[in-house]
Amino acid sequence: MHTTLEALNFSIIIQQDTYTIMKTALITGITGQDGSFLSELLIEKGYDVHGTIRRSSVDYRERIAHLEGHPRFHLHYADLGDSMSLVRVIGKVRPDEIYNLAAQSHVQVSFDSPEFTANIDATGVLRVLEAVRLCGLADTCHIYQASTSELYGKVEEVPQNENTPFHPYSPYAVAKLYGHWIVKEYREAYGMFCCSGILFNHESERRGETFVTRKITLAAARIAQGKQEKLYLGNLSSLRDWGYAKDYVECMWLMLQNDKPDDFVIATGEQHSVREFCYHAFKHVGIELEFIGDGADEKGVDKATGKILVEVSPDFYRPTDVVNLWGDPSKARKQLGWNPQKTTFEQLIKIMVDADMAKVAVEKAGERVRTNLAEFLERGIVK
Ligand code: NAP
Ligand code: G4F
Repeated sequence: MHTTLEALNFSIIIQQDTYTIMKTALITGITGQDGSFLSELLIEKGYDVHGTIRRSSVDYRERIAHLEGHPRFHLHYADLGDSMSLVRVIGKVRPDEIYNLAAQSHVQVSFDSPEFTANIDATGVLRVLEAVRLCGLADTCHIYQASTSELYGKVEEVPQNENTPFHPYSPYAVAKLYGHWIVKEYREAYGMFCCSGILFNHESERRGETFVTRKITLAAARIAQGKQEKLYLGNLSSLRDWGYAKDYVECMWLMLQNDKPDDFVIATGEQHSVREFCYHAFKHVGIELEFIGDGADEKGVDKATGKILVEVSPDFYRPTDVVNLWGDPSKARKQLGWNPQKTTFEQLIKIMVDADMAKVAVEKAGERVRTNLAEFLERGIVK
């Protein structure tokens, strides 16, 4: 027997005579990389999972397609730019936990769409918080806000921890700084359980194809299989602290189970350059790269054949670039018991490259959408 009852703010699952209180979570940005991993984690933990989606003229739900149809997985239309839609969905779902992951999340795109980015990544956070208050959930609902290491921007200290001063260095980071501070304000002003995870870059086989790691693993796979000639990148010397997204969503959940709301840096504590990521990704497909030259003239050459496989294109330079991110996850490790080094840098690259090798292997010549994207990426048309 499997019956679900809705009572007060929680549901009870009666399953073969065992009674479990089931929590309800609402995830904004459920179609994204993190939203998909978090959904899986929460379903596994017995939650009733609700997510917000936007109407699109094409199918963009591939990351959550495998969850659709699950009895504890539900989708609702809402947009962070639309207060009424947020009040409607929050009032209907009455979640115990909200994970606000929705955002225009691409830093370079924020230079092209700064107003949209501010509306969603800054004011959007305020809309979620106010919707929770309007629905009478301020005292019960725990809220996670997706803050970012981009807040450290033009870094003032290395490595960065919870006390490092912020110096945002893109329209994206400036918008996210508002989100970060408004969460803190609502925590202090209204005693709400809301917290921000200051997450450093986290990647996976589900990462968007225009972020640098995924762009590299996809290109390495395509080049190894003879489907792409060259990879064009921007700043190869940029340094990041890259972790695995699946490990990071676990920490989001831990933050909301903590006895008090607080902000945490989530990172691995290890730093690598874009060049290093590139070297290891190509090595994993059997190509050893040697980097020669400097700046815009730097090239990645296949040691075995002498062929130039990686070139720098200033199209991918940013008006201001964040170049030295390195997180100190000590607080999360100590207070939440989270393991920052569950997946190593090399393991992360292997996961991503293996997935892209398999994906590229079944790509048919007739699949124009993805093929076009790869070509546009290669020629620097899509950032
Ligand atoms: P992502 O893959 O780009 O996903 C972003 C999600 O936000 C998508 O579901 C997208 O929906 C949704 N969204 C965009 N605009 C929206 C709007 N106006 N209303 C409602 N939903 C909207 O991002 P991610 O990598 O999973 O990151 C999740 C969150 O963490 C983001 O807030 C990001 O800024 C932040 N963050 C990410 C990292 C990282 O390294 N991944 C690090 C620090 C912080 P569509 O599918 O409809 O576009
Ligand atoms: O992969 P990226 O685009 O990620 P970025 O800008 O660090 O932002 C990501 O991580 C943030 C956390 O720190 C999140 F808040 C944000 O939502 C997003 O998920 O670029 C990483 C670095 C940059 O310095 C960029 O200049 O790689 C450099 N880079 C070099 N060539 C490139 C490229 N970035 C991209 N996207 N494409 C290139 O060809």
